[in-house]
Formats: sequence, structure tokens, C-alpha cells
Amino acid sequence: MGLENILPTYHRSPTKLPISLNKLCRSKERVLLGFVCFGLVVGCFGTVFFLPELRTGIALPSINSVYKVYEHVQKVGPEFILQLPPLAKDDVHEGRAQQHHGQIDKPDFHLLEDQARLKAKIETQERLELEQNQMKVLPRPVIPSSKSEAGVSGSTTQPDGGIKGESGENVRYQQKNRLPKVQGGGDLEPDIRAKRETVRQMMKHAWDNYATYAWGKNELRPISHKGHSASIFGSGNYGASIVDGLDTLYIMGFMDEFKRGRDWVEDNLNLTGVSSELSVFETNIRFVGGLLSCYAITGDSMFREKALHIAEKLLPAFNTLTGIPHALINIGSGTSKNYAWASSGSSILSEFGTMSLEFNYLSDVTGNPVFRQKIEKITQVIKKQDRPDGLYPNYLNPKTGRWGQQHISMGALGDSFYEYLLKSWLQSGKTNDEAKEMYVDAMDAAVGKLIQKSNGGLTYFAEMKFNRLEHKMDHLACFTGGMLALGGTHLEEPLKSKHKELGVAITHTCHESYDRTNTKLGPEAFRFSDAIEAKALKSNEKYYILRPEVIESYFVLWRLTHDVRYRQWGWEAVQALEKHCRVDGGYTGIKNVYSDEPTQDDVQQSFFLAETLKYLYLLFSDDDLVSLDEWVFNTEAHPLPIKKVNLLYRGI
Ligand code: DMJ
Repeated sequence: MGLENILPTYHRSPTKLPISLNKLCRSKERVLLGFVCFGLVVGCFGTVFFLPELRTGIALPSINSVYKVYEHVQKVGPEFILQLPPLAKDDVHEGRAQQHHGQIDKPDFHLLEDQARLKAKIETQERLELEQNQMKVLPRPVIPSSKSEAGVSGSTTQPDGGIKGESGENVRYQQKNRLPKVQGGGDLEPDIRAKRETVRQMMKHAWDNYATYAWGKNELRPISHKGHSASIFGSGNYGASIVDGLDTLYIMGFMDEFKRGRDWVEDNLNLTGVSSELSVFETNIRFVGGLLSCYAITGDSMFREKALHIAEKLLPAFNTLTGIPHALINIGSGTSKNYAWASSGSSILSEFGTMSLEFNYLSDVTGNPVFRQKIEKITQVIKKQDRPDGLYPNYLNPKTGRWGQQHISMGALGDSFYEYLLKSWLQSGKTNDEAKEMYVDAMDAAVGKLIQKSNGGLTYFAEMKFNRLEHKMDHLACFTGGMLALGGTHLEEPLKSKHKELGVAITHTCHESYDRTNTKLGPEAFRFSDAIEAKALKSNEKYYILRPEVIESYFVLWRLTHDVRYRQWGWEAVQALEKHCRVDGGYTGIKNVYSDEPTQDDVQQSFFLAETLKYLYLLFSDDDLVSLDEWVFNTEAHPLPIKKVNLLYRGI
């Protein structure tokens, strides 16, 4: 067989014999022809790549694959902007961990700042385009959308009175495929944007003054311009306001301040060699919770290591006969004890019952099961004890495992125990059925025995002391409005409707406790009798110390109902805070909410930065910023990711 038959032929002569290219044209012509062919190929490819809409009707499978690549490139956009998602187990096995962690563990803060700026720019641009298009908005794959994004004015409570954001499979599926939003999320309405900016500037005022006058101390005295520390923090300076404020700074986009706080934590937060006596509960919710939240949000492993370091220092408090932890721990010696005033040496329900969110998460992100085991032990002990009428008393003896004095409260000494039952279930991605059952049982008893209606029709949680009702509700108990509504959203009927209605009613009562004062800020506790409704009686019930619980319920109820009154009530609180609590050096509590010119207490509580301002900011933000479908807030308002739903869970 001759070469002519092997080489490609491009033309046939009139004699039907093949003519090779070599014979057909000279070398210059061949080069020219080559260029023309190359140009044609590049042109065709470019048309397909840049005009993907041409794909319809094109049958060639190769062109469809090009479009698939194009689609994929579009989808990975956010991953170029945001932190990497958590390592999958397989990544570790495949030895990709180091490379992957290289990016997560050592954050470049210039990069973080650039990311924040870039996100802000993109967001502003999106907003401007939306406004220019007169709200003709393409649907975004984010559920639930906010009132304003949907272009609806007024209340957006669902026609059936239902609550938005209930987690169906659809929502969960969509959430699994996107990175949770932890910055941005501004509302479309200029008025709401302006209100949010006011709150943001409040945070700046609080933070800047703390940084100026009390940097590294636990809290700020905003009038005397110096540091302050409550006994819960022992005798040392652990920068409680820094740790409590960090995630709020991040969410609000204060990246310079965040970086300064982050570096302080890395360089200074160290309990080794400390001999101080700390509250196990407060250290857990503010420090361990705050650090874990920062870890989830940023992926910076320094936060995880610090959380682990502090939680390990708390562990000796669990070395009791039952495993129920003591309230106080001496960090240096590891000795622990309970408060002398607590019913015959008892531990307190709201303290030992408020460890699970942080400890379970810590076990998951460190791979150390010891923290989860401590929680399991507590759960088994309290499940074993008979409860009076199904109620949980506020005191439990850590030696005997028996209940102490039969005081029952949804406020002080009880409160966050109930909150953590619900949220442990939610945090587990609804796999922790034990926590759900305990929550349902506990609320069944509490609602049945403690919920009351005043003569004027206000619904409230009374307290119980040795079988007698005390018609008093703590400011602290006002978190139950949000808790019941959130729980109701996730429970089945008939509890769903019942708890949602109760949540709405209690939040209304708590607002009344604010509205019936001269300052429009609520008292520490309020009572109901034939003579008074939702008002404090004693002078030690009349103070307001920048507490968050009422605003927390406004925030949760707003997210769940989109009833505009919650934003109105939140704005009333902002105005009252600005009028009575803002001073040149930060924010202070006040001693009598019924006074026109209340005396100020000169303390800026760290929870004002962690909770009050964060909830206000989120109240005036879009629903997808720190979405309730992706995060649970610990009792100090530090958001912790929901397992299997939130890509930032970062569990090992
Ligand atoms: C916070 O430290 C927490 O919310 C805690 O659960 C109760 N008290 C304060 C705020 O009021």
C-alpha cells in the first residue's frame, strides 16, 4: 500500500484519484490555510462559551458539556469570595487536610478585610441594580426571603396565621448547597437600612469606648471611664467584652476592630497559672460560646483552640458524685463548689443545664468526646429523678442527685435550661430526640402550671414556690416568647399552634412591661395583681441593666412572623437606649425605669455587645443574615451552626 492511501486526502481529481495536500498547494498556502482553520475553531468555541443561551436546540453533546462547565464555574463563585467550607471526612483521609487547613487555620486578615469589602461592594451593587429595576427581582435561591425583598409592604404574617421559615425538606435541601450568610444582609427599604446603621453605630460607640478606657478588662464603666468586673469573672481580667463582642463586630462588618480583638485573644486569653474562681456557667456561655461562634464563622482554628483551653479548665467542676457540675471553679487548684446561698449546697438548673450547645459542639470540632460525655451524664441524672407535677425545680444536689427547694421559674435560676433542651434538638439537626422529648415534657408542665392571664388579658409565666404561685415574671423570662415561637415552628400540631400563639402573647406582655414605664425600658421583674399589671413593685425590681431578652423575642418573632410591630417595638427600644443609657463613654444601665431622669449605674455589661446590639442589628436585617434555619443562638446570643444543615459546622 502506497503512502497516498495512508495520508489524509482533501480533494479528488477529475480522474477520481486522491490528491495529497502536498501536491495541492505550496507551503505558504498551507500556512495560510492553517491560520484560517484555527480562527474558525476559536470563533466557534468562543460563541458557545460566551453565548450559552445558544445551547437550546443544539444537539451536540460536546457543546452541552461546555455549558455544564460554564454553569459550574458560575456556581463556585461564592467559594472564591468566602472561607472554604469545612473539611469533609474524605478530605482528611485523602491527605488533603494540610493544604485545606493551610487556608482555614491561618487567616490572612488582609484577605478577610478584602473579602468583607468585596462582599459589601457586591451587595451594594446588587441593591442598586434592584432599586433601578424597580423591584423587578429575579428570585434568589434563599428561603425565607424578607418582607422587603418580596416587595410586600406592611405585615407579612402568613394568611393562615402561620409562620414563615418552617423547615421543610425543600428549605433544608437548598440550604445544604449554599454558604450561610454571616455579613451583609441589608434591607431594601432605606428606613430599615438607616435604623440598622444606627444600631451599628451604637456598637461602634460601645466598643470604641471599651477599647479606649477598659481594653483587656472584663467590662467598662462608661461614666467613670475605667474597667469593671463582676464577681462572675473572678478577680482577673479576661477581656470578657472582647470575647462577647467579637462575633457581633464580625457580623456588622467591623473588620479592623474584629482583628484587634482577635489578636488580643490570641496573645492574652490564657487561663494557665490563673488562680481565680470563675462561674462555670458564665465562662461557658460567654467565653466558650463566643470563641466557638467565632470559630464557626471564620474557620480560624485559634478560636477553637482557645475554646478548648478554657473548657478544659472547667472540667474539674464536673468531678462530683453525680457528675452534676458545681457552680464555681478555682481555675488554679481545680477545686470547685456551689454558692453558699443555693438551697443546701445545690447546683442551679439554669447553670448545669446550659452547657450542652457549647460542649456538644466542642466535642464535634475537636474530636474529643469528653465534653459530650459530661452532658450525657447530666442528662441521665436529671432524667432519673421524679419531678413534682412534671416540673423541674431550680436546684439539684450534686451529691445525691435529688432536687433541692421546690422553686420553679422560667426566669432566674431556671431560664436557659429550657432554652438548651429545644436548641440541643435543633443544633443536632433534629436527631437528638431525647432533648426534644425533654423539651416537650418540660414545656407541657410549665405551660400547664405556670402560664397565667391577668385581669387585663396579659399572658405571663408566673413562678412557683412550694406549690404556691408567685405572680411575678422576670425580665430574664421574656426570652420565652421567642423560644416558644421557635419551638412551635418545629413541633407538630397541636403544640405548633399553641406554642406559637403563646410566644406571641408573652412577647406582647413583655413589650407592655416596657411601654408602662417612663423610660420605655423594662424593669428587672414585673408583677400582676388586682392593683398592678406588668409593673415592678419593689425598688430592686425597677432597674434595667441593658438586658437583651425582650429584644431577643422581638427578633425571633420578627423572623418567624414578619409582623412589623416587632420592628417598631425594637426601634422604640433603640430610642430609649439612646435617650437614657447612652453617655459619652459608652452605654450604662439605669436604676429606675419609672423615673423621667433615672440614675445611671455606670456599667456597660458585656452581654450588651454580645446580645442586645446583635439582636437589634439582626432585627433590622434580612432573614438570611445568620438565618434561624442554619444557626442556633446560645444563651449569650453567640450563633452556633446547625449540624447537617450549616456548611460552617466544621465538625471533624
Ligand atoms: C446573659 O448572660 C444570658 O442571656 C443569660 O442566659 C442570662 N442573663 C444574661 C443577660 O441578661
